[in-house]
Order: sequence, then structure tokens, then C-alpha cells
Amino acid sequence: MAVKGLREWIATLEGAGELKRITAQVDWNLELAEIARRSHGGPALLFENIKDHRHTLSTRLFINGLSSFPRMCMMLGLQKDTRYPDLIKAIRDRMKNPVQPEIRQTGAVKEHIIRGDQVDLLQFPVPKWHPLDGGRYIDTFSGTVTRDPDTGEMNFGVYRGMVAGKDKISKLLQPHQHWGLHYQKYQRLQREMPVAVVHGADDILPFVGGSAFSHPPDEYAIAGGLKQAPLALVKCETNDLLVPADAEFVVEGRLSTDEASFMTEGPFGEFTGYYGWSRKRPVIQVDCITHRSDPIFRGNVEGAGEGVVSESVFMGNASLSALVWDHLEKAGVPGVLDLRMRPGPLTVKIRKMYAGHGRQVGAAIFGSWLSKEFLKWVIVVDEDIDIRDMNEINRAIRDRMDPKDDIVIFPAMGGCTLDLASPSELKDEMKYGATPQNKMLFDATIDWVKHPVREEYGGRRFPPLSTETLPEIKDLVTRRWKEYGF
Ligand SMILES: Cc1cc2nc3c(=O)[nH]c(=O)nc-3n(C[C@H](O)[C@H](O)[C@H](O)COP(=O)(O)O)c2cc1C
Ligand SMILES: [Mn+2]
Repeated sequence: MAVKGLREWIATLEGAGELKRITAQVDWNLELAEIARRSHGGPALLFENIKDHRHTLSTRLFINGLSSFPRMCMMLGLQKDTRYPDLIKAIRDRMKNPVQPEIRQTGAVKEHIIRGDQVDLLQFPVPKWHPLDGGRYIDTFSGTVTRDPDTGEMNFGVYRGMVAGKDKISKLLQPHQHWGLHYQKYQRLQREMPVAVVHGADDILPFVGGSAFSHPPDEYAIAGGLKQAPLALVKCETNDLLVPADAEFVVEGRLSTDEASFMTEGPFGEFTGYYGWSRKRPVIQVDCITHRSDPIFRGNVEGAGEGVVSESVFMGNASLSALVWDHLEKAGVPGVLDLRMRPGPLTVKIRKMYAGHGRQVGAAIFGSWLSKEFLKWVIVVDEDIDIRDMNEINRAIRDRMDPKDDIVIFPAMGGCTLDLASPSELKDEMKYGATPQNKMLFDATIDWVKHPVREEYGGRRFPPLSTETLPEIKDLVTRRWKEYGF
């Protein structure tokens, strides 16, 4: 049986006590986003009464579907209480077995078709998410589908987009992303790029489309693999792209590569917790919207910071952890025991097996497709360090790293345009294709050359820890503790 859609997912969540319906009237202008942000750790939310949208084509908004580990597990058909390492392992295992989609003649997404002048994007309850956003952001959890004009391969990627007119969406298109590679080919052909933006399909699609899976296979087959069932797809009305048959709605259009057509996009409150830069950027000219009856709008509040995690960062930590692990395995790097995405760096724990092993981990990660957006800082530690404990990581950095030798800079790599640290004149993705970004590896494993095994250390490379006493003394002191007058 094919993968089900958003409505079935919402029903499943409700049945499991994981959904809250909000029937009080809520303003799309900032209020809705603040409610979703504050209740991030709570149930998924379905807003059913949105100001100005009682009688529009779309009246409801769903959010926070993947903002908890139990729900992420449910989405993948795993037990709700699956342990985090087992969740990552399940993703890794299933990635190895992609399931190709089924192509259908028609589906629920074709129940209604709107064309040309009748298109009005604000018929959807598109929120203004953050006070300084440049407009109402329609694309916060949708997937943009494009096709490589040379190979015919499709891509499904999550890329933000702002309503720039009733039938126009300005997009943050970075030419180093998969759809950006497609864009560069259309640019050379001097042709418009056909696009389809998929809203409200199964949450597996943004989960896959928001992370750097390499091709082939495409995201549809990977999503099918992760769900262990094929997706059902239908062809668009105005181009040959394929979209989920039971998506809530699909926006079809064309993206011109002519700079004269670019419009302002941004600022937008981003995953970094800061506003991302505003520029003139490519625009989707919408030709057609196909939708289910009473389509549900799926949104996502961006913006992670100290003590604040966004749904996208939360789910991205899981998918990227699985991707990095899988990549290291494929690259033949042995001894990876555990890894952890944010907060802060990506930390990898290895059973060190030779001098240079830590360097190899960093080079393999930075040399891959994975590091293009979210990976700027990698720390590698030995097997005795608990990577869930920042104090332990700090201890490894302090005691095992010589800053002169063990901070390894990978200069001028391609990176995300939203990196706060890169100079603002470099934050011009349409000029550079990406933002040149310096990446850093902290090799916090013990250096085997400087610290050979020593007999005086009892066959270790470092002196023994002095904070532990003998077991018999521990017992003695425990036994006599009260006697001492405590
Ligand atoms: C909610 C969300 C919004 C995103 N917005 C953008 C964006 O506006 N532009 C962009 O280049 N990447 C954005 N990303 C990151 C890409 O989705 C990610 O890098 C992914 O690997 C892109 O797919 P691709 O590898 O097929 O290009 C976003 C990710 C998420 C989860
Ligand atoms: Mn891709």
C-alpha cells in the first residue's frame, strides 16, 4: 500500500493524543507563530479558526508534526518510545533500500484546479512568522520539485519562499543546492525552469527534502524507502513534474533565469535564530494550483537559539545524523561509534585506530555534499568521551587538543548564505553560487605521535585520572560517612 497523506497523519496523531485543535480565533500575523513556538515540545497543532481565513479556499493550518522524538518515530512507523540511537539506526538502514514511487493517473490533489487569473496565494492562511520578515512566507515546509534538463532526474528540496504577489513567490535559491544546479543548466539553455511546490504531503517528504541526501535515487524514492512503502505520484497540469497524488495542494509555475524578473525576498527569521539577508532573488510565476477540497496548510516556525529549537532543526538533527554516519561508512572511515548534531558542532566519537584517523573523519565530511549547508564545525573525540555531555567534550578539547596543530581549517569551502560569520559582501549566493565559508575541524582525539603509550602511565597515552580512589577506600568512606559527622 502506498504512503498515506497529511490527513491520515493528522488522524493518527489525534488517535494517539498527539494533536491539539485550536478553535479560538488566531491571527496569521505573528500570533500563530508565537503559539507554535511556545508549544514546540507539546502536541502537534491544527489551527481551525484563522483571522481573515474563515471563508478562504484554505482555512486550516497544521504545524509541529515533527517537533518531538516520539512523533518522529511514529511518522516512520516505529514505536513511540524508540531510543534515539535506534531511530538514527532505522533511518540509516532504510536509506539503503529506496522504494520507487508509483505513478497514478489522478489523485485527490486534482479535486480542484485553479488557473491563470484565478490564482491568489493569499487564499491560503499564510502566516507572517517573525516581526521583521519581508512578507508572508508560504514556503516554510513545502518541497520544491524541479527536473534536471540533461538527465531528467527530479529533485524535491525544501527552500523558503515569500508571497511576492497574488501569483508570485520569491525564493531563496542558492545555486549550489540541487535545484540550483538545475537552475544553472536552464540558465545556460536560456529557458525558464518548470517548478512545482508541494504543500501538505506526508511529513516524510520535508524530512527528506530538508536534508542533503545525494542522488540517485531522488527524494521520492528515499522517502519511500524510509516509509517502507511507495509514494503515489501524479503528473502536474502544466509541466511534466511528478507530485504526490494526495498532497493538500500543489503550486505549479515557472522560474525565470533572467535577472530582470527577480524580486525582493527576505528578510526572514531563519534557523540560525537571526534574520537572513534580503536580496533580489528568483521568482516563481504561478500558472496553476491544484488542491484537495478544504486544503490544510502545513507550516513551520524557523528560528533556533539558546533554549529554542525549531521543528526543522529538530528533524534535521535526526536526518543529518543518519546521513553523516552513512557517508562515513561509505567513505570507508572505520571506528565511528556515535555522533551528535547540534547544539553547536557536529561531534563524532571514534574508536581511534591510527594516527590521522580524526583528521580523516573531518576531511570526509567536509569533502562531501553533506557539508554544503549546515556543517561548519566538526569535533572528533575518542571513545571514552560521552558526547551527550558538553562538559566531557570540553574536557577533550582542553586536554587533548593543541590549538596550533589540532584546529584544522578548511578554507573557502562552499557554505550556507545564512552563516553569520562570513562577511556580508560574500553573502551573495547568486554571484558566488554559495557563500564561501571557512570550516573547522577540532581533532580532540589524543595525538598518537605526541602521546605514545607509556609504561609509567600503566600502558596508556595519558596519565591516569587522579579523581578516582581505590574501590576499597570508596567502600570504607561510604560505610563510615555518618561517623565523620556529616
Ligand atoms: C524548513 C527548511 C527551510 C529551508 N530553506 C532553505 C532555503 O530557503 N534555501 C536553501 O537553499 N536551503 C534551504 N533549506 C535547506 C535545504 O532544504 C537542504 O540544504 C537540502 O539539502 C536541500 O535539498 P537538495 O540537497 O536536494 O538541494 C531549508 C531546509 C529546511 C528544513
Ligand atoms: Mn536533492
